Amino acid sequence: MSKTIIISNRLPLQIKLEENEINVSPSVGGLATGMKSVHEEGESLWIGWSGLAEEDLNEETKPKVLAEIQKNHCATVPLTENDVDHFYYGFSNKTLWPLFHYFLEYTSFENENWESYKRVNQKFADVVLENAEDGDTIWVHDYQLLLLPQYIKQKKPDTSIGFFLHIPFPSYEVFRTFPWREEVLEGMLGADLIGFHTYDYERHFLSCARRLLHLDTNFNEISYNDRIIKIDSFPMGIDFDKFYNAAREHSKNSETEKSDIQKKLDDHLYASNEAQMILSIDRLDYTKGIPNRIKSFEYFLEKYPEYQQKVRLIMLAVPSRSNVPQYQLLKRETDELVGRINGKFSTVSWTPIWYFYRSLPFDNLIDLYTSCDVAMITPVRDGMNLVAKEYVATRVNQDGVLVLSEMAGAAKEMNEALLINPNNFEDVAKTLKMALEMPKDEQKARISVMQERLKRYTVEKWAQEFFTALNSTKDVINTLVSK
Ligand code: ADQ
Repeated sequence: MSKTIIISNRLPLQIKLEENEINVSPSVGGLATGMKSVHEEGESLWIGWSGLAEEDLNEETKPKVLAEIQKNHCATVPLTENDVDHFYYGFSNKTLWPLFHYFLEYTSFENENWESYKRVNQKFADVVLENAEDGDTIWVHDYQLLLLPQYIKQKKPDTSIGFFLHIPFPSYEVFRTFPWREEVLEGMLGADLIGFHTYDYERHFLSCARRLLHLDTNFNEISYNDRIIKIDSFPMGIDFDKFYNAAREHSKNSETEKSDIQKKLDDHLYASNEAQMILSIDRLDYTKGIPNRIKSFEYFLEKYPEYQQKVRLIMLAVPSRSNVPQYQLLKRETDELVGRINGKFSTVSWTPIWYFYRSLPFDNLIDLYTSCDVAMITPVRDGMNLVAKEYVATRVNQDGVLVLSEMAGAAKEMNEALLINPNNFEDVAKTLKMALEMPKDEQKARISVMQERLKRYTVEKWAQEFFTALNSTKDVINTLVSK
């Protein structure tokens, strides 16, 4: 019987080692949730890195970790500290991540990192090839594994391979600057189906294949090495019920059940009955437009001084990739901006920005989503952005306003949000005012339409649609094989 193999850089498990004690828990991220139903159905294997470098393991812990991984229907790819430095922090996060998000000035092109990227993609391929059989369906995820589809296809042509990119695919003018552009395109073209979040990313990829590899394309199909490869867009959804139900339960919490964060949020509201709260949540990443957001909030408070003491920005930033220099600079810039603005506007009873630099448990995320009148999601570039969708899903009373950057993939499906250009502070300030003053019936009209859409196109549906499309390419492979 054929099986399904899912491959991502990290396994959907959090593995902690403390004094030879192993603690394993499932990951809570969108990808892990979305693929859960696929992973639990029939025979399936998830391949990825455990998060522990080989040097972290010893003769006693290694077999125990491997047994835990196997118990969860997963297999791990052994990575050394050197691999993590050069493949993950190096090529993935200092080359591909900035380049694909249009941050050319942050992009480094280092041969040593490229060599490591190829080596680690080959390590992933070795584990896949040990486990894959003809007829299997293989789904490869994201920018860390762009070469993997080709490495698998060359050795196992009778498997059907899908590849999904979670970040933007840049336009030809940006992608052409990349020294290893042909190799990476060829790597991706090992897949039978290549999926993106939006039609624009799909279009950019087709254009690069035509212009850099001189391939024939027909609508959304590419002819390559006697194969037909399908390119399509699959906008990722969220687990709508999980967020909606959590928010509904949350609204029933008694005073004693409330978290400390919730009590602080309530205090702000009781301080003035006109007080309003604006929320922003992201990983601390330069693509998320955090400095711009703070500066445009400052501009807003200056332009509309009547809002001083009436509104507060609650900014949650999750630590991320903190050993990459640009992330350290961003942390410093954010700390300084928050300090400057709080210093400039604060009164004895009011600070304009509450800034949290940490990861919060799910219940606290729900506290924030449900307490804030406006969500200000203003990345300068973002593949999709699930926070925007999660905010809308938690608005059980159908109130609240989403201010969303047009540079986020999510903007393509969320036309009822107030869309802004995050570089235009004038536009952001005016839109923020409009959001804070929006009548309840208009809020409801906008939120309800977005909720309907999110309810229909969940992350599970996203995974199913990708698989259905991948399985239809399998029929094409079978026809070609039988000819
Ligand atoms: P990310 O860049 O990580 O994902 P996003 O899509 O917003 O961005 O997902 C973040 C997730 O982390 C959300 O599910 C959110 O709930 C969670 N989260 C955020 N802050 C948190 C906190 N403080 N504590 C706990 N959890 C928190 C990449 C791409 C995106 C794309 C996704 C999925 O960069 O563009 O949408 O993959 O494909």
